[in-house]
This record gives sequence, C-alpha cells and structure tokens, in this order.
Amino acid sequence: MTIAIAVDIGASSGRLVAASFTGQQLEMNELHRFDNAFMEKDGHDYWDIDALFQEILIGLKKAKAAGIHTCTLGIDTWGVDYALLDSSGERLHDVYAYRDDRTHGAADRLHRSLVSRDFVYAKTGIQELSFNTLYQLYVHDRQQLDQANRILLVPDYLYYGLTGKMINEATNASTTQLLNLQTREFDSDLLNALGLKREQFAELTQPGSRLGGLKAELAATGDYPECSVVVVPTHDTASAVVGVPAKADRSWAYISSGTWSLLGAELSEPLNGEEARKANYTNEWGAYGTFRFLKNIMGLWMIQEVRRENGESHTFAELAEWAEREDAFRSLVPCNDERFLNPPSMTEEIIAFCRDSGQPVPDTPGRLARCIFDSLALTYLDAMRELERLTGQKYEVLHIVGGGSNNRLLSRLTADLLGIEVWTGPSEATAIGNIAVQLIADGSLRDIAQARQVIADSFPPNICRPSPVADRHDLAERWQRITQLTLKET
Ligand code: ADP
Ligand code: LRH
Repeated sequence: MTIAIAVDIGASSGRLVAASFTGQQLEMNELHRFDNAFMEKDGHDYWDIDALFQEILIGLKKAKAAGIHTCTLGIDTWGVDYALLDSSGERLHDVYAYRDDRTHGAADRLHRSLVSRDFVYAKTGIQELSFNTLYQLYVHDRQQLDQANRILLVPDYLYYGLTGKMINEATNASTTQLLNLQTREFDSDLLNALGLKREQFAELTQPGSRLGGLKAELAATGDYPECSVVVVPTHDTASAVVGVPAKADRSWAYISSGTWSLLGAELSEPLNGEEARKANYTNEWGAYGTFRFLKNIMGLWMIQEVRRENGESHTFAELAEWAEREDAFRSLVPCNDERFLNPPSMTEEIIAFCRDSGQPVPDTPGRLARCIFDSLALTYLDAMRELERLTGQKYEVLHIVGGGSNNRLLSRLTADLLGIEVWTGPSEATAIGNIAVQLIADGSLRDIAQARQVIADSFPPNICRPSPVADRHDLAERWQRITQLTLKET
C-alpha cells in the first residue's frame, strides 16, 4: 500500500501527516505538529525558515521510526513569500513575512510610477493585496535582487532543500501577481517593470510532476524514508480546495478557514473583468487547470492575535465556547480594514474601533471573540453576495474547511446569515488535498472528482442548517454603517 506524506505549513502551525489509501478510504495519521509564527528582527518581520526546514526533517525521522520505509511526499505552505538564492544556491536574506510593513504604500507607488492597476489585473487576474510578491519584490533591496540567480517561493525553497531541484510551482507562483493568464507564463512587462529577468525564476511546474528522491546527503543518513517527491499544489489554499468534499450535483462555494478566510468558488475560466477587479476578487491558479475565484478575508488571524496577547491562556475551543454565551452582534468591526493586518495590538485595535464608532467595548476574551466571529460572518455574507453577482451563480452549499471549521459558532452564524447549508470539515483539508494530488500522480486515484468522493467518504462533513436571524434589517443597517467606516481594504 502506498503511503503519502503531506508537509503542510500554515502561518500558525505546520504538520506532517501520513495517509494510506485502502482503495475506498483514506486513513490519516499525524506524524508531527509544530507552531509557526513570524518574528521581529531589526524592525522587520521574518519567518524562521531554517527552523521550519528542520521541523520537516524531524517529521520525516518520526515517519521512519513509525515504520514508514517508502513514501511519496508533497509540500504546501502559505503563499506570496519568497527566498532569493545566489549562483551557488545560497539564500541571500532572511525570508520576510508578508505582514511586514515594508510594503506599506508600495502598491500605490508602483501603480503610479510603473504599471497601472487595470493593466496588472487584466494580465494576472490577481487581487491587490498589499503584500503580493509583486509589491514585495518592488521594495526589496536592489543589490540582492540583481545578485539573485533564483527566486523561489517558500515551498519551492523547501523542495529545493529536500531534493536539490529548483522549480516554481504554478499554483503558488500565481500568488506572485506576475503570471500572465493568457500566456500562462511569467509576464515579461511585469518582470521588466521590476527589473527582473525570466531566468531568475525556475521552470513553472504543474502539480502532479515528480522531483525524484531526497538529495544524496539526506538519503545517505538513513534517517528518513525513501521518498518519491511529488509536486503538489504548493499554495496551501490550492491544496485546501482540492480537499473540499464537494458533491458534483450541487453548486458549491467554499471558505478555506485558517489564519485567513479564503471565500470563493472553483472556476474553469478566470473572471478578470472590471467588476471583478473593483470587488477585488482574485483568480489564483488551481490544480488541474482550475481557478480559485476568491477573496481574502482577514480570518482567524484576529482571534489568534487576541489569544496570543492574552498569554495563550485559553484554547480556541474555549474562546469559541465563551463567545457562544455572549449577546449576538453587540459590537462589530470591519475585518478587512488594513488596520487589522498587523496592528501593534489586535485587542487594542478592536477596542479602539468599537469605542470610536460608539459601540459597546468588548471587554472580556469572550466578548472580543464574539465581536470577531460576528464580524467575520457578516463579512462572509457580503463576500458571498459579491461572488454570486460576479459569477452569476446561486450556491446551494458553502463548504468550510481548515482549522476554522472546528468553530461551530462561526459556522452556525454563517449558515444563518447566508440562509444556506454550511458543510464543515475536514479541518485538515489542506493536507488531504496535498495527499490527494500525490495519489492521483501515482495512479491510486483517477482524478479530482474521485478524490473528492473518497475524501467525503473518509471524512464526512457536518451539516449546519440555517435558522432565521432576528432583526435582520436593523443588523444590515448597522453593518453597512460599520463597513463604511473602513479606511482601506487589504
Ligand atoms: P493555518 O493553516 O492558516 O495556520 P489552520 O487551518 O491550522 O490555520 O487553522 C487554525 C485556526 O483554526 C485557529 O486560528 C483557530 O481559530 C481555529 N481552530 C482550530 N481548532 C479549533 C477549535 N477546536 N475550536 C475553534 N477553533 C479552532
Ligand atoms: C493562506 C494564504 C492565503 C494567502 C496568504 C498569504 O495561508 O496562503 O491564500 O493570501 O496565506
């Protein structure tokens, strides 16, 4: 039986998961889990990329100790962040975290001086997020950029560390905002605008390709299983959407719910017209020629920060439980305002917004959590309405996958506000999607449709049915007033 191992590293945690496929069902076994967070050094935010690489090796050692001698292996992480390598393959810098404020105002400057917003959106179909790789590279140290022999995104870099091979995997490369939807390659005008050359990137590689084994010095240790390394959708959101247990006979939208809430639909063609641009919807490349037409919503980052600022003395489950006992829709915040992207204190930022907008101040962890979940659910409602308008579809089911699908309150609020069924789980959809692509690559699964059927059979979703919302009209008016106080979207 094939064992497939997924390395899945999100902004808040990483894990290595082993799966075996019996022919009908997927059985999953978590090998290793570790925290992830960016840290500040000399006024900038960075990921500890070397520590993350070591965690992968620890996980692979555990796999061997657990009796796994051969396996396939795929890696996914969050998007947009990158490493520049010199001609001997050495990294030229610490890996910046996308929330670092060096890109503050960069989008405006770039669009004013080099290429317009419309031009970039028409070419790439990628939503404007202040931290897209395009803007990060625009403000990156020029000397390092000129020295860079290769520009690899984070999972490409981790693949390189394991195999010695350099690729730019396509789903994640689309989050750079540098890929052209027509040519399906890096766009030469955008590279020129940044003063970059095509050769500084590696070959654009599709999920499902194979990279061979671990590099010789790792294999020689005998510490790790014999791995056949497969290129999976290395953008975690792309793997998460593969892992959605959707049924083909009902129209469905999804939220990949973790640090971010990525709300959207799977399309076979991009939608990169003016309306989509104005609504800031993105067309990220998916596995098997699909597009993720979606919007980034600030997500559970807000509660992660509140919890961290509180000394991590409560679990997420506790915070959700306390929130459930609080009054609904008491205090609301415009989640997608840039003020919540990386404030010095999330707790203070939420409190200040509520106070300044004349709302009750959420003064306990339970009330802060309630304020966040209520506001997220209302933001989901707005995004779903936009999605329906832009795609011309009515969605019968909303799937919520990822760690956030454990939050029953948020799922229930979402179902009530949308008035449709919300199907929750699996919470490890990203690792599962990563594994599904490995199983399709080795022929154990036929295609994505069969993979989704197997995923639904192996991890049956919970169904959350909607109940009516009290004082809906009143709530809509209050919410409109709050969102009009938004300064700028991320
Ligand atoms: P990422 O991949 O972005 O790091 P995850 O998909 O691992 O994120 O999701 C992490 C989030 O899931 C946490 O921030 C938390 O809000 C939520 N979560 C996880 N477990 C629970 C739980 N038992 N109850 C409520 N929320 C949970
Ligand atoms: C989610 C995610 C998202 C990106 C952000 C950088 O983890 O990959 O899709 O926009 O992180």
